[in-house]
Amino acid sequence: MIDRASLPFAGCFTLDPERRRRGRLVFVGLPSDGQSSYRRGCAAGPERVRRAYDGRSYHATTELGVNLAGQIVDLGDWAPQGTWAETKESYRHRAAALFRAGRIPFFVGGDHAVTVPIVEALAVLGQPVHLVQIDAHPDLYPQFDGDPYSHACVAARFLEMEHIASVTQIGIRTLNHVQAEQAARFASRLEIQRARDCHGSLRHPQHLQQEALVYMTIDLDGFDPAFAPGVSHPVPGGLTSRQVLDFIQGARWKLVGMDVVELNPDLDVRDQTAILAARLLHEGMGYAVAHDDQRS
Ligand SMILES: [Mn+2]
Repeated sequence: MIDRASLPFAGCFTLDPERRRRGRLVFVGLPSDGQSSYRRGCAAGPERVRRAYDGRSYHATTELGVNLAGQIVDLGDWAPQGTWAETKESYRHRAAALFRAGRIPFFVGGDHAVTVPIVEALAVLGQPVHLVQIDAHPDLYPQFDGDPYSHACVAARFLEMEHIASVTQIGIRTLNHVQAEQAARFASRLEIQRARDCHGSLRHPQHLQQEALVYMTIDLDGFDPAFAPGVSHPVPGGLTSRQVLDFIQGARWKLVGMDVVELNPDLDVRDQTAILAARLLHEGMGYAVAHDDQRS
């Protein structure tokens, strides 16, 4: 339940029925954590993000001065279905409708498995799409504990899709032998920027030009646990909030959508990670508005 004393998501959400029908930028919660390999808890992520980024503590203007007050349509949470196969199909179907309608969705997970049906749905755009993934893990296992749809396999699934032109992974620090073999197999479409090479500003992927369609997927464990303690699988030695915010703001591509996943509120410290998740989405929304050539 939304706390009545709080104003969700820094006051960015609209209540105007006309804007709710037609607004380009939409917010969607994907409260599913059944594909997590070990810890559960990410299903509580979306509601936490709305509430922790309280409009009485934060205002709707981005760092670069884009005022999103009443500009974003909150479509609520898409409930998980009986099985993951059913949930996945439901997410794919509903996301495809958003992309087809020309909307730019911003999703909150859920575990990282939720990104697979969203990326599948990007096929309706009828153009190649590039993925940019912030993550500690390359998520390249062919299957994990017998499950090809585990959150540890998501990038392997992305790279099997024909409409995905490339995957750029930033912040990686858990590449093992099995996944290195997979990385070699997909090398022509996969760029890995390891955390140990990410000093200072993050490098803009050279193959992405101004007109490239990009979907960003941010696993919060890409950050150092000092910045994002509230994740199911923290790995020391990660990225800073500043590095990733600068990277989002300084992008040179056409953002078609974005997600932030793996927030585990049970493990968070004073909502620090939930607020970071919200801040990333807020800045991504600001980027999308500032670079939207179809804006009326
Ligand atoms: Mn991860």
